[in-house]
Amino acid sequence: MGKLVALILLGAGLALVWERFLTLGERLNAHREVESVEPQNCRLIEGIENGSEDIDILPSGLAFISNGLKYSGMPDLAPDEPGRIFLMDLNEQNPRVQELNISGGFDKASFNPHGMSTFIDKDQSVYLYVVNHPHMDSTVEIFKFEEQQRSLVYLKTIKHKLLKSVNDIVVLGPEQFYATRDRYFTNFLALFEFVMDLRWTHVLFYSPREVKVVASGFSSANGITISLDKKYIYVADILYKNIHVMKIQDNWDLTQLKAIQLDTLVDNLTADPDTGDILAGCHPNAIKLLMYNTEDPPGSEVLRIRNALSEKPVISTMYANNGSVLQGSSVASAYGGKLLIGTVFHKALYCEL
Ligand SMILES: [Ca+2]
Ligand SMILES: [Ca+2]
Repeated sequence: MGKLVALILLGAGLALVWERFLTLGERLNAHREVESVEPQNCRLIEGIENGSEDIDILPSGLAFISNGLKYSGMPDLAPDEPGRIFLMDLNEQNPRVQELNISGGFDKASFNPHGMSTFIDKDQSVYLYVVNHPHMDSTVEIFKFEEQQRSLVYLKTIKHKLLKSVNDIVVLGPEQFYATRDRYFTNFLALFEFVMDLRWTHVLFYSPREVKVVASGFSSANGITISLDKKYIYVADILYKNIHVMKIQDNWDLTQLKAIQLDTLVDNLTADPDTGDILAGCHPNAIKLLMYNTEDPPGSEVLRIRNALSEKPVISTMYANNGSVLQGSSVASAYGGKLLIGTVFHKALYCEL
């Protein structure tokens, strides 16, 4: 009798695991192939070979690009090189990148930059907030951007017990931001969380006076950005392939208005400064990203979402490639008819639309 019960339990356990794996394949778009959509005037950006995970462009057309992300489960083409921040001036005829020097006693050797957000203070000073993973921890670094010297001055590191597995941030005011958490567990249990689809990740509000969870229930909260009128927040749940549209309340809580469902794993989000459209850097097939194979590489996909607040948002593909040019797109950012597309671990693309 005992053996029979054990066999039944084993059978049920295996069936559950098998069912979970089938669902995982579906969630990760294991079978999706990409159909090419490539604007004519695109070129790879010289000097970026190992990632450009996030790109944030100032209203003046200066773009910050985070490079060299090391993130467990993701390919890394230059494991021994620390991360860097590049600058690109999109007003130039033929823009090129330059690495920003970082001064002010910052530990550059362990720099592992991930999501970023810029903030312009009342006195027009420009600050760059960068999610950093030194030694696989999570911190938010604040830098002051010196435009004349083309450099970053390190000001401060923000650490907090709730700032764990941070993916991206959007700055709201001085030392005040929303941050996404992409995993609940930071150890081997992350795999269990992923397979069991626990939906325990969230969006955090941080300020020197108050730190709190303002939206929860995400499978893996990833990119985050704010609408041009600063009233709404858009959050990508990468494993649910959707974008949550949320209203900012007076106490900084977020109330969900809706989720826009897509058929691609959504990474970072930006708002087009000319139209307010959401631009989403996406992974069409995440299995190819997780099981990296140069013979059959992960592709890239950039979507534009018009009228995100309306009943029927209009979704169009701005760029799609099967990985022959660009692998693992994580962000797209626009300025004055130009588009920059960044990737988790690969190159970066500059397009004139
Ligand atoms: Ca960002
Ligand atoms: Ca991201």
